[in-house]
Amino acid sequence: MMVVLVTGASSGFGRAIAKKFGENAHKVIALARRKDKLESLQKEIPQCEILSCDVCDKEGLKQSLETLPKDFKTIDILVNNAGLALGIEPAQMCDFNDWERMIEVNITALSYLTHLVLPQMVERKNGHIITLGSIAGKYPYPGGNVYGATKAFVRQFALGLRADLAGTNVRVSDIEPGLAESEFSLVRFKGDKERANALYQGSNALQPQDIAEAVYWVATLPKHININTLEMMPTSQSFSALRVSKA
Ligand code: 8X3
Repeated sequence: MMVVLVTGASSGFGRAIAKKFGENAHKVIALARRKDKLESLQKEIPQCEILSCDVCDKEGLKQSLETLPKDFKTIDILVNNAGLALGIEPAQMCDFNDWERMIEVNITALSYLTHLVLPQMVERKNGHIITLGSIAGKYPYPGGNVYGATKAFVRQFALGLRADLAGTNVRVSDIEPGLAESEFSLVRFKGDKERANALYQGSNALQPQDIAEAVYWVATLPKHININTLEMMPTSQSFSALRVSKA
């Protein structure tokens, strides 16, 4: 039995990950802003504590962790899932507030929570930090700009942690999905349902459950195995030629 903290647990990947661990008799701490969604998730997981908190609220985050009951306090696995993309416009047309928000959630909040949770893992010589990166952190595409750059940070942060944590037995893994069906596109397209649905239509995209399976597999491998990065795409998604703009 492990204690697993999942951020962004109210929907999509986070919810599926929380459920996967919960259904397998692990203790889940589900963290997200939307309390009603967390409460409905809690009903589906036998041992679940909910933390209704904005992952960007440093003080709130710290205090929330302190309120956890004793048997949930020692976190074995941190799943840094909360993250978002905002906009798909070329850089010169983007709203800088969107860029700042992505940096705040995908980079600052993720690093802060990791910084908060890591010392007790090192002390116990046991733990696993799992980050949700993206193929966008590795393969640039038009409109990916800051989103892709934040996910490149996530990947390199995870690998850097591996280097720092040598000899501590603490594992670090970056899961890097491609096109996956969730609220992700609705958020990216600022609530434009038609555009979000059109993206997934006919694409046979990855499902939150697929990502949850990958996270669970990585987390439950024998302790001597560390998956550094795990890149996954729907079979329908692949690479295209580099563009050449002609005069
Ligand atoms: C998002 C994956 O393929 O939409 O992290 O860029 S993709």
